[in-house]
Amino acid sequence: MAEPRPRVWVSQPLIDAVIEPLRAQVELITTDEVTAWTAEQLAARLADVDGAIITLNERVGAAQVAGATRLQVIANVGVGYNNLDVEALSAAGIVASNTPDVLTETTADLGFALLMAAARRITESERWLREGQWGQWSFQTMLGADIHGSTLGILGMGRIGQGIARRGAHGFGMRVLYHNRSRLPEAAEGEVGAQYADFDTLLAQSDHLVLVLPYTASSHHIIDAAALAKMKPTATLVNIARGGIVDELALADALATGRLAAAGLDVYEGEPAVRPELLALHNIVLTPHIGSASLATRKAMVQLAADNLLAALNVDGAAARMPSAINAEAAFAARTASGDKSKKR
Ligand code: 8YV
Repeated sequence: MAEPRPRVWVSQPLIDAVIEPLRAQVELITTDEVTAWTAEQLAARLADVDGAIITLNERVGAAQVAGATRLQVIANVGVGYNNLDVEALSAAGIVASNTPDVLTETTADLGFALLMAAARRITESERWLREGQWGQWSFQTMLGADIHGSTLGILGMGRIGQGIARRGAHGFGMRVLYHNRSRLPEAAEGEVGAQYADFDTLLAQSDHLVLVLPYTASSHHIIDAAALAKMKPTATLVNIARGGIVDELALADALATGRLAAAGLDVYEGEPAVRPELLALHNIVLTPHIGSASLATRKAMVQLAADNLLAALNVDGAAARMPSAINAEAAFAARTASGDKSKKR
């Protein structure tokens, strides 16, 4: 008798053209409407499936997988995976994956768009025009900061950081400084056109500072009042990483008091809620977490998540390698240790 097909849950409506063909290989449970799943609902959904494709909106930890005895794989649609408790998943023998690379250039584009919009006051200008204020024009109207020839700072020099560095150095003739846990090899620094700097030098010398580092316990509020006080009052701050990296109240205060010229945020600590202190400011550009939101890139992200899922579930019977597993070794070791044969590799 043929083995039953693995059962897979998809937590949100994603891209039908990629998800629907999966029905040929797995028993698919889709979600028709965007849903804010509670912790308990997530646990219930994960309890009787072999795999899940989820987004950053779903937080999965020990409590959500405690009853998920069949669950082998969680394919996260996103490069960041701070919504997952990877340690808890590994301990439960569940392998998790993310979607790196396919979104690098699209997200770097958005970082640059926010930088330019904030520094050149694009959205503020548009509001002013729509409000009919052009009649009040003066020679001093909407003066902003230059991008070309300025110093671009990048905090976090992974793939997206390098994409931003290239755009700054090679497109806009910027001097590019970066700070990262580990320094890039010299050849890579040369290729992207960036120089390493310590954290304080980066803060002090950047005309525009872009945050692209992962969100961890050590990057929580790394941009706080003390860090903001070290930046130039004419500087622009852009966050396309995770909201919790910035102390948003300290940022709102710095922008309101002229300690900092402008900011562009795509991510927020309590998203989808945005603090009223931020909404009240004129010198900030706010976008709703659209870093990877081009159609081609979102398709590629879902495809990569699906490829990871099918490989982990060994759907072709060919023990395919997951393209971007996060914790394969630890999860498989836990399966071996527990002698859990029902979770195939
Ligand atoms: C989200 C992101 O995945 O990849 C990430 O880490 O933050 C974004 O690309 C996207 O917004 C869908 O949740």
